[in-house]
Amino acid sequence: MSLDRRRLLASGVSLAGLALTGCDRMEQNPNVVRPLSVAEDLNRGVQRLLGPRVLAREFSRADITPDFRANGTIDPPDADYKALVATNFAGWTLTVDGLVQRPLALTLDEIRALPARTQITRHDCVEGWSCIGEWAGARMGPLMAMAGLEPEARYIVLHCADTLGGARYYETLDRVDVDHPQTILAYDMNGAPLTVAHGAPLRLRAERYLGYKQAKYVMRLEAVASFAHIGGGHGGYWEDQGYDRYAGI
Ligand SMILES: Nc1nc2c(c(=O)[nH]1)N[C@H]1C(S)=C(S)[C@@H](COP(=O)(O)O)O[C@H]1N2
Ligand SMILES: [Mo]
Repeated sequence: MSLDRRRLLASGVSLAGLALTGCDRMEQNPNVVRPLSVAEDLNRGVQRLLGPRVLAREFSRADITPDFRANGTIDPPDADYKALVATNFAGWTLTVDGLVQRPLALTLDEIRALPARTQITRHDCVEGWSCIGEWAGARMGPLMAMAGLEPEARYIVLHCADTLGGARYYETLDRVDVDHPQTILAYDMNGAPLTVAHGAPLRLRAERYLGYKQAKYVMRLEAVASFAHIGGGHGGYWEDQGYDRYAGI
C-alpha cells in the first residue's frame, strides 16, 4: 500500500500539522525551517494510527531527478574518514553494538548479502527542496535481528563519520521504524555505489522522514535504552539544534 500526503489530507485524518510539513508547501515557502512542534505529535499520531508498515510513496524510474542535490556534509574532513576514502573503503566495517546479544562488525560485502530492498522515493529537505532517487540497501530490521536486540533496547543510534561545528552527526530511530520495510542502510543510489557526497559507503534511508533523518557516512549502530547521554541528548544532530525528532512526512 502506498500513501501520499494528498490522500491523507483528503481522508480528513490530518490537520494543519501535516500541511505544514507538506512538500508542496515547503517548495512554495523555503522559509519554513521546521514544522511547528505541535506537528510533531500530530505526525507521530497519524503515522502510528495508520500503522507501522504504511509505505511512503514510491515512484518510477522516469521520475528520478537527474541531478540529485547533495546537502549538509558532502566531503567529510575527518581524518579517519579520509583514510577510508583513500583505500576506497577497503578496511571499512559497520559496527553494531550496545544492547545486542551478538555485536557485529560487518564488511560491505556482508551487508550487500543481507535481505535487501530497492525503492524510488522523494527526499524532502526542510530547507525547501525535494529530489527523487532510487536507493538500494540492506533492510535494517533483519540486520538488527541478526545482532539480536535486547528487550530493553528502545532506540538505535546511527553514529556518522562527520563532525559539523565540532559535533558529530548522528540520528536515532525507534524500534518500530527499524522494522519498517522502507528503512534501509543504502549502499547504492540510482544503480551505482553511493558517492562520497551522498554518504559513502552506507547511509540511512527511512522514507517516512525528512532529509535530516537520512544519516550519511554511517559507521556504527548502537542499541540503547535512552539517547539522553548521546550528543546533546535530543536524538540527533539537528534535533540538538531544536528540530523535531519525529520529523515525519
Ligand atoms: N552524516 C550526515 N548525514 C546527513 C547530513 C549531514 O550533514 N551529515 N545532512 C542531512 C540533510 S539536512 C539532508 S537534506 C540529507 C542530504 O542528503 P544528500 O546529500 O544525499 O542529498 O542528508 C542528511 N544526512
Ligand atoms: Mo536537509
